Amino acid sequence: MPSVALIRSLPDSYHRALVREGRPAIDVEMARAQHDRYRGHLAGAGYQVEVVPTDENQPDCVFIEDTAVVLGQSAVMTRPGAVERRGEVGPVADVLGRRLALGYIVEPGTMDGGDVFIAGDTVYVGLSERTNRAGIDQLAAAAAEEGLEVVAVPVHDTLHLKSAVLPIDAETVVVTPRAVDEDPLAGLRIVYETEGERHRFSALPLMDGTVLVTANAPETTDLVAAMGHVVVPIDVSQIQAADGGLTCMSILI
Ligand code: CIR
Repeated sequence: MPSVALIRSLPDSYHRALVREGRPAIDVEMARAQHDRYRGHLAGAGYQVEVVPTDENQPDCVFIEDTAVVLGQSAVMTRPGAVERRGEVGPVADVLGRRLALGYIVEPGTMDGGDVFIAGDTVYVGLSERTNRAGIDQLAAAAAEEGLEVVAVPVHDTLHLKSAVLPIDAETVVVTPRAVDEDPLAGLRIVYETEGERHRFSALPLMDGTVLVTANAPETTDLVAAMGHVVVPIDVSQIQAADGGLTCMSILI
């Protein structure tokens, strides 16, 4: 299990973060308080939390997960699908490069880390508005060197794969119905997010065995708890307002 959590502090410019639909009023101070509590949960679970300084020119930089994919002893730095976010990668590479060997997704490939999760020896990668086929092929080559196989998952009705498919443990995912092509997920145990909570549930399994979950999805959380998981709800309303969830604010090494 990873034991270092890399996070990035939230900039004052966060109210200008990218959003898919509309322009929600984002309360930056509340977002920062929620991010601080998230950090507290990571530390409380036993992670050594390392903070990459913020960048006011990158309103989305708190979503550090999108800049890198950790594959065992190496990491692949991404080429984010949103051009505006490409400047986020360098400072994270500087910090990650002190711990891991680095590879890079290069043009014409694009990838956001929010499109990737690993279960066993399989790397599931969303084919999405942010991650293209060339990016997936490049990641597959790097993953093969770590003995991992890549499976592409077409994403239809959401930003990233992990906006709609949330790993809970080594074989279980919570899935938003009709948001992704589910055929490639065969072999994983699927629990469905309830209709009333569509796109609200997010989760991050922590090294102490607990699962951090979004506080505004209590019905789906109950389904996860009923499987025997110890769930810890956290309010991240101002992170969700900018299309973020619980995985996106850290890179676990
Ligand atoms: C974006 O649109 O890129 C950000 N506002 C949200 C990114 C969320 N990232 C993630 O869930 N991995």
